[in-house]
Amino acid sequence: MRYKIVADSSSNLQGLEGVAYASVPLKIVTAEKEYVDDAGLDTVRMLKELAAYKGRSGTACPSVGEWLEAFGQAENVFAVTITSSLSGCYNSCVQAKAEYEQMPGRRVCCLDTLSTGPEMVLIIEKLRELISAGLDFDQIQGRVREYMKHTHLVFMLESVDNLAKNGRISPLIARAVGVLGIRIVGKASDEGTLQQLHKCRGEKRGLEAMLREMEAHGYQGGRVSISHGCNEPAALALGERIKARYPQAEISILPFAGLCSFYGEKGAVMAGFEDAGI
Ligand code: X90
Repeated sequence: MRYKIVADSSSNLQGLEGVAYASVPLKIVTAEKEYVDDAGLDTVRMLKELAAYKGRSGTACPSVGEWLEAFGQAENVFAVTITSSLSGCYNSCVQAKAEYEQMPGRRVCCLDTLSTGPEMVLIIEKLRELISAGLDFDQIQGRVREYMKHTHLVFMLESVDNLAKNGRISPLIARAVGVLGIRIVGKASDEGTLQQLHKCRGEKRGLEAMLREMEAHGYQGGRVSISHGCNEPAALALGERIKARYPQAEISILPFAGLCSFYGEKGAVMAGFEDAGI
């Protein structure tokens, strides 16, 4: 196998057609139980159990060994990770690369997306396209890094409890939410952290703000990948809004897997998109 794409499970993409692909699960952990974020995870049930659970809950990134296992025996690996500003995924991936490349003829390109979820999906799909086009490892690496300069992530969150409890957002943002009906709309910052842009009353206003922010960040009808936390209607509504303005837009929708469900929580919508500079 010449090429393999490997991504951590925060991409929400459990499988991919047309190219060798593996998703490396993060884990959602309590004192009593560990939920492995793979295709076998019942996300709705996990959320129900966690809602009833009184103790602390957190997450754990994949170990070096788990990355190595996912690399399998591929000669060339492209590994796509959640932002290194919020998770240890990238770090363990880089360590796995060092070990893997001890074997002759093996190469790994670790890509810190400074983002997560649907922006990772765009990057993974771009990798698939470049691999299918027959480019070599260095060319693919150069092209995908260039592509990543032109992808962005906006999100709408109804609750930031788990992000706050696990120290993944500033207390300032945490204070803004929690009022009934208030959503925060934000983006993945250049440093790969959550940046709040607006507080919106109601979902409709939140979705409007998302599209406005996409346009403010150069969106002009490119590809969009949307993910949602048990909120398909909102994901579809955002897709329709985009289509109404940009009929040519290619839009895909994916529900959250475990990690994004835990931090994004119910009702959340994220959109990864390409800017016009592509
Ligand atoms: O290593 C670990 O334990 C995982 C920690 C992950 C923490 C952040 C997850 C964020 C999930 C929330 C909304 C959008 C975030 C924008 C990112 C820059 C989704």
